[in-house]
Amino acid sequence: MTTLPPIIEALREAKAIAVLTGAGVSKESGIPTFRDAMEGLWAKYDPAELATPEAFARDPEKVSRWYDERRVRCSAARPNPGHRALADLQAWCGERGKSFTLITQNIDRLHQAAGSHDVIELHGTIWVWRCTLCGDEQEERGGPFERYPPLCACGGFRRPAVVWFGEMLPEQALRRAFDTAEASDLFFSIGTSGLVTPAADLIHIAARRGARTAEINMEPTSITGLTDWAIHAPAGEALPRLAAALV
Ligand code: BJW
Ligand code: ZN
Repeated sequence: MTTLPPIIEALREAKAIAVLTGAGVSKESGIPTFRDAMEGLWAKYDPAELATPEAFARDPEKVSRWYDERRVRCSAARPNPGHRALADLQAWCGERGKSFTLITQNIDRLHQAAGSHDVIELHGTIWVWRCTLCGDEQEERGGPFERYPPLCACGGFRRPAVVWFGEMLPEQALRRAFDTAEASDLFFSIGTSGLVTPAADLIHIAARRGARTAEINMEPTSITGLTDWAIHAPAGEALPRLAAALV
């Protein structure tokens, strides 16, 4: 769909731009999306079944091993042109006195690695592991853990500081995300299936407040048809085209 010119126009007119990203944005960095079949060793596991507190309570070894494999895989990943274009867009907005807020569901911190700042992380991060007993949090950037689950100095099991199904989102991040959606006049949903709430509610909140909305995704999703514009293409191609058209 050739909707680039109207979106460019909308970006030029907007004063408060909000962007929600999902796993599709990191796909071109080699990180499988949440709903992709996991490869190799993990192909037999359903991510939706492992990403729960119940799964960790039942089998902490399996769940922590799965997350640690993903953490190690993330350390080899680099930001792709889509991540970089969003960082450029933030800079472009800054130069023009527009507000720009990036809200991500991704746990890989590739947006920050690309230069985006003040990113709202709705689902936490795989780089920080938290003790389930004393709450101590440590950033983990090294190689694979020596045992699963990894242990805290207090003897408690450590888990990734991500948000599992049925868990509350970090309060401050969620509040900022709702405030951002409400205040935005242009809202982008990029590389997300829009199946998981409350993240999926944000675009509707923005639209109800009068924001114009756009989707960038490989394929149609549950919000296609509800947005003002839709681009069905890889984010790593569509976003650089969009950023280049602005300058
Ligand atoms: C590309 C591309 C390219 C590919 N370019 N695009 C019934 C019972 C109980 C709970 C609920 C219920 N109904 C609703 C709920 C609430 C629940 C929920 O939403 N469940 C749904 C599954 C129905 N939500 C929660 O539980 C949340 N907490 C909450 O609501 O608390 C209050 C509450 C508590 C208790 C009961 C009820 C309410 C927490 C949600 C936490 C989600 N956590 C995860 C795991 C994080 C850690 C990990 O990664 O393992 O977050 S789940 C997973 O989904 C991950 C993602 O961030 C999230 C969103 O996925 P995303 O990013 O959209 O990825 P995909 O794979 O789905 O889509 C990728 C898209 O990209 C696709 O469309 C592709 O086409 C596209 N694409 N390549 C552009 N190159
Ligand atoms: Zn501890």
